[in-house]
Amino acid sequence: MTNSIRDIAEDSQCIFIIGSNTTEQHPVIGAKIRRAKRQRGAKLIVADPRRIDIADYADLHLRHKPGSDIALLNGLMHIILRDGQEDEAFIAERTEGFEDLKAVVEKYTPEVASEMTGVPVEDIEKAARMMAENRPGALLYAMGITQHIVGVANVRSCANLQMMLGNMGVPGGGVNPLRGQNNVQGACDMGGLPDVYPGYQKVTNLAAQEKFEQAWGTPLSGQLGLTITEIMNAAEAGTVKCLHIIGENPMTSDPDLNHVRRALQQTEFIVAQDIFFTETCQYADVIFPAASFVEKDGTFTNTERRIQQVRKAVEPPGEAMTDSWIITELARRLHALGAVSPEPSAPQAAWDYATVADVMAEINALTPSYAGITYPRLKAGEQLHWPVPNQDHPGTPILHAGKFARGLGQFAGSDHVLPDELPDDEYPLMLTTGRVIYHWHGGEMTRRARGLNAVYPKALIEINPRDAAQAGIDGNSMIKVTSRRGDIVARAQVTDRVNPGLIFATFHFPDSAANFLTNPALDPIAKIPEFKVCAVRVEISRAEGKVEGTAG
Ligand SMILES: Nc1nc2c(c(=O)[nH]1)N[C@H]1C(S)=C(S)[C@@H](COP(=O)(O)OP(=O)(O)OC[C@H]3O[C@@H](n4cnc5c(=O)[nH]c(N)nc54)[C@H](O)[C@@H]3O)O[C@H]1N2
Ligand SMILES: Nc1nc2c(c(=O)[nH]1)N[C@H]1C(S)=C(S)[C@@H](COP(=O)(O)OP(=O)(O)OC[C@H]3O[C@@H](n4cnc5c(=O)[nH]c(N)nc54)[C@H](O)[C@@H]3O)O[C@H]1N2
Ligand SMILES: [Mo]
Repeated sequence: MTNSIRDIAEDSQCIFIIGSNTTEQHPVIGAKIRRAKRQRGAKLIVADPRRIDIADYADLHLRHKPGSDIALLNGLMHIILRDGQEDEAFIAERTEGFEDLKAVVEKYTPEVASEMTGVPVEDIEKAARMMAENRPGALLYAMGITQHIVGVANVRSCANLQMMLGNMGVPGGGVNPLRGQNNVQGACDMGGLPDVYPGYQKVTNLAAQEKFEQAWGTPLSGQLGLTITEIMNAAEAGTVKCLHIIGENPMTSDPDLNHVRRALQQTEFIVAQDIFFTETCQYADVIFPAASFVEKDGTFTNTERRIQQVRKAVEPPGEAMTDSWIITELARRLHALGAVSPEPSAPQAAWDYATVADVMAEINALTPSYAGITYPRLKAGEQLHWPVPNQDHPGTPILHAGKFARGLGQFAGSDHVLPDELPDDEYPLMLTTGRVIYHWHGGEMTRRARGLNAVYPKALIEINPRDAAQAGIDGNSMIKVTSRRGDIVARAQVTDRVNPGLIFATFHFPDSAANFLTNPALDPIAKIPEFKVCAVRVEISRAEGKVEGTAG
């Protein structure tokens, strides 16, 4: 997030949520937004194809077709420009590329945008006016924006809108991706990506390479690694021969699971490291039992770039060890075997961390944005949002104040691009996928919680009453959903949360995981799969017939 949760909750005059089921997937932030609306009358606009919970609290719900976000955002910008509501001073002083953007959004008249998105012209007009009249405004997004073949262009379009309105670098503004896991931000910050060292220092940057070679006493490769979906393709092709899978369950969470299964079966050697025996573990040669978050010390970096201390509360059960212990031990033993290549030039001083503070000291030395973060400061209760360039620095809750990190903010207009796969005669419905509040991804953790299982024990697939009636489906029907890549069977939930022509499924239950259906087409830049749109057909499941039950 460019901004903090607090300033959005306290200062935003207009909160625009696009592609985030905020109250179900980020309930703490969702509750603060509802309070901002209720207690101080902040405007709330939700753009989501489904009538999600927070849409019921919104001043305006734009229910656009999945995969039509660029057209919607361009349509909003068209109106803002037409009415002269852009922030001229901000655009002149802080940005570049505005003329190019103008040329793109010129084509997206309200009528054109309405045609492409399915949103009534009046609603697009109303939303643009609400944004223009209520500044500063914050834009919040999540997977509804990113999980498309145009994920990057979608994000850029969000940034275009916010820069045009002058909503950057101010309290209550910003472009705010809500990060998913407790520490996904921290994992990325620490270089858990195939192309960067900690602090987003590029592996292709020679100075960065030399710095880390010196610190770690070993030659380093400047080569880019593979992303997770590329790894699965390489595994299926046999060019990746060994996988060490840590805290990831690709056999439920990756697109096109029949392809993932072939890839895992094909791989010569797989090590799985998890706190539970997952679907993926079934394909592993060796399993390392890992300790969970309550069983270790360290820090997590949350969605607003705030570093938070985590303290060990209980001992790990059985033979479970912390992930860092396992990785360190593995590295030591590979080194002892002479299996570390290239051979380190100096004796390995690294891997000798006595405490988590030693780890933080190394991070301070090598990662400029974390240079000033120390355990004493965290223990004293300081709220440190990175960048924290030194120990006297108070942290940076709001990015891009006065100046963008890159200098001038870059407008980058994009044209609407249709999803990779669209409904046709054979597969007439659109499937979008995601989560429900009660479960977490592959469900390894939440399906073990008795209370959650009591409320949501089995997979449900949302289908509109019109489509259900046409296929003779009711809330007790087991339905079979088929795409070009596979099929699943689950119970129908007949609901107008989805429009006619759209169904919604989750990947919380392995046997009926939506990822048997999803399309592995990728965004060319971010390499994120198009989890949010594919084409399917639906029928009553002959295999299962009608089953007893009250869900639906
Ligand atoms: N309970 C629970 N909470 C979670 C998680 C969980 O598994 N369970 N997972 C965490 C993680 S890692 C993540 S990444 C986040 C994800 O959080 P979210 O991204 O909020 O959740 P999703 O359900 O993936 O999808 C968000 C919304 O995108 C909408 N959508 C679908 N297609 C489109 C489209 O084309 N355009 C737009 N604008 N919207 C579209 C869907 O209707 C849905 O409401 O949640 C985090 N929080
Ligand atoms: N169709 C569809 N597919 C999607 C998405 C979607 O919206 N639609 N969303 C995508 C997104 S945003 C995400 S983030 C992914 C999530 O995909 P995954 O990360 O594969 O899903 P999780 O179920 O969260 O898997 C995490 C695993 O880590 C284990 N674990 C928990 N704590 C620890 C620990 O401390 N150490 C170790 N070693 N293991 C631990 C858990 O038991 C679990 O098995 O799914 C993606 N897949
Ligand atoms: Mo995620």
